[in-house]
Amino acid sequence: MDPKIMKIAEQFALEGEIASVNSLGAGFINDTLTITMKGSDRPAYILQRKNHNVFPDVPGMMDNIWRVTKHIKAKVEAAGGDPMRETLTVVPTKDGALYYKADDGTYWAVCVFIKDSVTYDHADSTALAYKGGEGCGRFQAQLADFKEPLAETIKGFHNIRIRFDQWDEAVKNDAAGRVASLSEEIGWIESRREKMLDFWKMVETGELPLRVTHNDTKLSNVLFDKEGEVLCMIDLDTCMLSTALNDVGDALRSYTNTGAEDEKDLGKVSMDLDIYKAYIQGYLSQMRPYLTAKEIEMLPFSGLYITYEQVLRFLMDYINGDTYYKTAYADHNLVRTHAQYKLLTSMEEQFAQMQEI
Ligand code: GN1
Ligand code: MG
Repeated sequence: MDPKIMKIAEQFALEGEIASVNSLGAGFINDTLTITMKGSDRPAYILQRKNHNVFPDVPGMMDNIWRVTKHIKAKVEAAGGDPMRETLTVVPTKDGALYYKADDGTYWAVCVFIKDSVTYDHADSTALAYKGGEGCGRFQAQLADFKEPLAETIKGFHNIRIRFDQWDEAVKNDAAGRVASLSEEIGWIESRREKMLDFWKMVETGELPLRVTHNDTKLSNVLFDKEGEVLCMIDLDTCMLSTALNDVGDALRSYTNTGAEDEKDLGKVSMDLDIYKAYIQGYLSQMRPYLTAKEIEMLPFSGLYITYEQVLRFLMDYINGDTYYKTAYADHNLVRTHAQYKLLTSMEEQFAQMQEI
C-alpha cells in the first residue's frame, strides 16, 4: 500500500485501525478509493482525492455537502428511515475539518461506505429507470425547503451562456490545432446556439425557478439496496442551485441512451422512449407537487439541452487538447462528441413523442 495514501487516510476520524486502502476507479474527475478496517473484509469508508483543477473551492464544496446531507438526514429521520443509509455521511478529519489538504497540495475527503448497496451503469429496464427517477426526484424534494446559501462549486456548470463564453474562447485559441478539422462538428454547436440560449433565458428571467439540484444525475450516481430500492444520490460535488430540469436532462442523457457514452458504433446509439417515459414517471412521483407548469412543460427539452451541452463540453475539451476529462486513447473526446451528438439527433427526431408522453 502506498504509504502516502495511508498517511492521508490516517488524518480522518475513522473508527478502528486501517487494514487497507484500494482503488475503486470509475469517475472522470476525482480519484476514488475504499478504506477497509482491521477485522472486516468489507470497505467501511470511501476516500476521494478531489480534483482541485475542476473544483477550485474544495472547502466550499465540502461545506455544501455537509449542510445538504445534514438537511436530508433530518428528513429521513422524521420519516422513520435510516439516516446512515439514505444519504451520504461525511467523515471529518481528526481536527474536525471536512477535508484534508496534503503536503503536495492535493485535497482529500472521506465519507462512510454504505454497505450492501449497488450501482448500475446502464438502465436496461423501465423498472430501473423509474426507480432512478424516483431517487433523483426524492433528492430534490428533500431539499425543496433548503434555503441556506450554497457555494457555486463549478462556475456556470450547466449555464449555456457561460459555456458559450468558454467555447468561443476555445475555438479562438485553438490550443491543440484541431479546429480546422472540425468544421462539421463545430457546425452542430453553432446551428443550435440560439435555441439553447432561449432555454437558459427562462432561468435567467426566473420563469424557471432555481432549486437545490444535484447536477450529475447519471444512473451510476444513484445508490440502490440489494432489493432494488433507491437508497440515496451519491457524488454530491456539484450539488448547488440550478434549474430542476438540469437534473432531469442529465439523467435522460444517461438513462435513455441505448449505447455507451463513448460508443464508436453509432448504429447502437439512440434514445429509448420507454426508458424516457419510465424515468419521467418516477421523477414526477416525487416532484410533481413542487413543479411549476412551465417546468413540467420543459421536461422533454431538458434532455436535449443537457445532451447538447455534453456534446459541446466533450468537443471543447478535444479542441483544448484534452485537459478536463480523463481520456483512455487519443481521440476519445471526439468519439464521445460523435456518440453524444447521435443521441441528441435521436432525441430531436423523437421530440414530438416525448412531449406527448
Ligand atoms: C463527469 O466525474 P463524473 O463521471 O461524475 C462530469 C459530468 C459529465 C460526466 C460525463 C464535475 O462526471 O458533468 O456529465 O463526467 N462531472 C464534472 O460522463 O464535470
Ligand atoms: Mg461527478
